[in-house]
Amino acid sequence: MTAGSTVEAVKTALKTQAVETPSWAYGNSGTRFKVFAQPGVPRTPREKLDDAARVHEHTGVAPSVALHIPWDRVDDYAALAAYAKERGLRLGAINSNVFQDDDYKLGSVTNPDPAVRRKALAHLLECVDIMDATGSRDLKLWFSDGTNYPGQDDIRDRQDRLAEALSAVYERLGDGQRMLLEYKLFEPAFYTMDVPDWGTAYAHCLRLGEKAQVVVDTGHHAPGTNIEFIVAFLLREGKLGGFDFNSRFYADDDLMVGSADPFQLFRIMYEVVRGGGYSPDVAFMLDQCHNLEPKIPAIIRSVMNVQEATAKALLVDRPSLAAAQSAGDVLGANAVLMDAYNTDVRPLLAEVRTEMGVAADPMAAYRESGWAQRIVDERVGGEQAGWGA
Ligand code: LRH
Ligand code: MN
Ligand code: MN
Repeated sequence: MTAGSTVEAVKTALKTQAVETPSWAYGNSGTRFKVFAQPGVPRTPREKLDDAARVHEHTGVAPSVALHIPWDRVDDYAALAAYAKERGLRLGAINSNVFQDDDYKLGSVTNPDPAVRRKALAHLLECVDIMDATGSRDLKLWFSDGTNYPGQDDIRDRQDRLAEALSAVYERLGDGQRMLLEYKLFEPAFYTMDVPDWGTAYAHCLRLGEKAQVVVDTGHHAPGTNIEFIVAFLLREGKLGGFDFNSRFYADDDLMVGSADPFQLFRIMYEVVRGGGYSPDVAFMLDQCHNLEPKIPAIIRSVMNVQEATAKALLVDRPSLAAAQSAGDVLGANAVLMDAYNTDVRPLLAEVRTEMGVAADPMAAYRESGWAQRIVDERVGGEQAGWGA
């Protein structure tokens, strides 16, 4: 453990943490085989915000909510932002959706048909209009575009079409707005994805300029990929815009962050801290789909898992680590890192929460709040929101 003053600095840093929760994690979701509906899940974007407000109330570090358009389509986005504000929240990243329309079967912005490309671009530009209304800083772009078979379309032409659309969106961004480009190795396309990896995303963002940044979804890599290396590299280049946090065992499993591999989450957070990324310039977002477990406590657990990994990363004794590294002390350096990882930070976080005026045990506080029963009783009738609805 480090000296007392350092622990105070760690606590101060933890109090400034902000983890953005995704509106879609509050609604029903499932696999392509079955969506298991849960009673009490939100029917409207406002009800999603009501649930997100519970997460923030009990954790104190989840002040913003990402929207997905059109899943969260409303008539008046400024009014939705005001509703969020009344509940102590703000609206975060606007996630575009150019993957849920028959027209996008062969791609959206990279589709060989210019009319489909125009439609996709219009949606992306509409998302920037929405950002103007909500006051959101970030537009998150993920494209399901790709091909299933060799020869299906020209890989290089598709890059040209992608670059053209990205640059049109970039031009539309206002002051203080950014676009975050998300990559994914495969799925739904199985032969080529048009943005399959961080290198592709980085190259496009580099050409576009400062307002274009890469977003790392932790579930979007080949098994065994060293994600913390990507994080370190992107931070060094000033191109890490944010994270979509989730856990995976196999592919894009979208499980609770920190559940499958908490050590990996720690390693990522260490590189974030080391690289100066523990700052508002990097958006720490969750992108999860909870299919079996109740939604709100699963999100609270995820937020707590991010906090725990962050606390451990902040506790790394960096002077000792640097000394061991420069002395070529392989075992010593590794031990410094592992000492931090093996620290039980739960008592420290309980203290931090108490000092912040929130519950020392957010899971218990939620359980005792009665909210879970209340939403089951009150949210009857209407249609429950769901992933893709
Ligand atoms: C794609 C993705 C992307 C979408 C979200 C629902 O797999 O990670 O971020 O917007 O899932
Ligand atoms: Mn994602
Ligand atoms: Mn994903």
